[in-house]
Order: sequence, then structure tokens, then C-alpha cells
Amino acid sequence: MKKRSIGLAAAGVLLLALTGCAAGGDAGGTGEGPKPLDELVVGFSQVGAESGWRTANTTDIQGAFEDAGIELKFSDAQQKQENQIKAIRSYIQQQVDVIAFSPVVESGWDAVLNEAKAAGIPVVLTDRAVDSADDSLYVSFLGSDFVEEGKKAGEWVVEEYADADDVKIVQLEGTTGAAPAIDRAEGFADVIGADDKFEIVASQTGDFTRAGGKQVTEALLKSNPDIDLIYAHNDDMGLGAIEAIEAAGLTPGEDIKIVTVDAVKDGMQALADGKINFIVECSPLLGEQLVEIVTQINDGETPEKRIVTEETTFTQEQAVEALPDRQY
Ligand code: GYE
Repeated sequence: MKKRSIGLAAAGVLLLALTGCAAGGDAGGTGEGPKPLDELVVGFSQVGAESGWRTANTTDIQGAFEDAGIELKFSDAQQKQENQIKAIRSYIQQQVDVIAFSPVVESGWDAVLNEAKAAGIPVVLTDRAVDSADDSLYVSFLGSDFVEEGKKAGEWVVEEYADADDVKIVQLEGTTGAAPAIDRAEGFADVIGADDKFEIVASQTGDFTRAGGKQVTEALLKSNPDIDLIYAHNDDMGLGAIEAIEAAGLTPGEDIKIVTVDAVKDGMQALADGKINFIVECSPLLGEQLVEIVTQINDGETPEKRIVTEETTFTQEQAVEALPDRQY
């Protein structure tokens, strides 16, 4: 009898050691072995509702978790980093199984991510990157290659203006400090920088919003009436620019050409209508892949560190064709 209880105790210690090891050893383990999906809880901190892309992204993520039968706690940070930090801290306090978030800006996450790590809660980055030097602070980063998107926009511009001698460009930047704003500017500059006939005469943030794009374009048209092209880091700012161009008595898509990124429905409609000239796609449909990452973590597997979203580009003709089947 005595012998047997010692045996059980030893087995218990062994089990504790094993599960303890899983929890501490890799940030990807929930530490307790797989839970039934309906017992899993994921906390998601969204950037805000600044654009059509963001709304589609939220709908897709919420839908995917509902379909999978996994509870998703959701909070909208209204484009403020402090709100995201608060949300993440509250998810840590609630001891959720996984935290996912789309960081509004790249910098300033180390402290809160270290708190999540210390609590043994794996973190998944969706859509946007952080610039932390310590990549053990997150398990996986799921999203687009924004530098590549900027390059695709630049390549179209180089081809479109192959015969021009002098091209004046206005850039409408996304949220200052956000990965897609930094990277889309970089990729674009890399490509057009090869030829000095391209000049970015002004570059200002419109915060990824329609109102921001409109306001900045209105002001910039006054100081730069002879611009040839607007490169907007997302469709919404391009749509705002269209309003400003029309209000100035000019024809968007002709007098001033427009290139954007995203390819959400309103953007695609404007492209099909000839008001935008080219769109680089950025897919907001990350929900299913995020569910898969969460499931892998729950199963004790290690998800891929970087998962790049597949995307294409659209000309005006391609937009006319694609529009009827566009989901978002
Ligand atoms: O392009 C823009 C949104 O982070 C990829 O954020 C996302 C960007 C998207 O507001 O419309």
C-alpha cells in the first residue's frame, strides 16, 4: 500500500515536470495539453475601425472563431496604442489561452509582451509587425509583406510613366509608425528611386482613413496643383483623395492618377469606374489562418514563425471582372 502511493506520487511529480516543461520551455505551449476547442479562450486586440480593410478583417476573424467554436474576446483600440496595451494586460489578467493582436504601431511593445511571456500566454501577431529585437516575445506573425506591396505599386508607376520625363507624386501615408505605412513607403521608394524623373513632392499621413485622405489631398492640391499621381497607402485614403480632386474640378484617374493598396469593395468599384488606376491587393481574410495557429498552439505544435498572405494586383479591367465575386 505504502509502496503504491509512493509510486503514484512519483508519477505525479513526473507529470508535473512534463507539463511544467511544456509551459516554460516554449512560448507556444499552453502547458496543459490540448483543451477541447469550446474551452479555449482567445483575446484579440484590434487596431480600430479606420478603414474598409479593417472592418472586413474584424468580420472575418470573428466569423472564423465562431465557426471553429472557439471563444474570442474582442476589443477595439480606436487606433491608440495605450488602449491595446490595456486590452493585452486585461487578457493576461483573465488568463486567456492565447493573445492575438494587430499592433497599431511597430514600436513600444516589449514591456507588455514580456508580461504575457512571464504569464506563459502565447502571443500571435496578426496583420502588422512589431520591431522588438526579441522574437521570442511572439509565437507567430501572420500577415502581408508590405514592402512587396509598395514595390508592386512602384512597378506599375514605372511602367505607366515609361515615356514621361517628369512625374510629380504625392504620397498619402498610413498611420505614422505603423508597419504598413513604413514598409509601403520603403518598397515604393526603392522602385521609383531608380529613376530621378520621379519626384515625391509631398508625403503626409492620412491615418488610413477616408476623411484623412480627403483633408490632406485638399491641402496638398493647393500647394501642388500640377501633381501627376497620388500613391495612397490604402483604398480609403485614395477614396478620400477622389472626393478632394473632384471638388477641385479635376478628374480623378485622368488629370491625377491614383494607385492604392487593399482592394476592398469600394476601392475596387472606384477602380472599375476609372477613378483609381491600379490597386495592389492586401487581404484582410486572416481569420481561418489565425484559428489554425491557435489550434496548433493548443495541440502543443509550433506554428510557423512567419506566415505571409498571398495577394495579387488589379488593373481597371481586372476590377470590372473581379467585382461581382468580391467578398469584402
Ligand atoms: O492596408 C489599411 C488598414 O494593417 C494591412 O490597415 C493593414 C492596413 C490596411 O487600415 O486599410
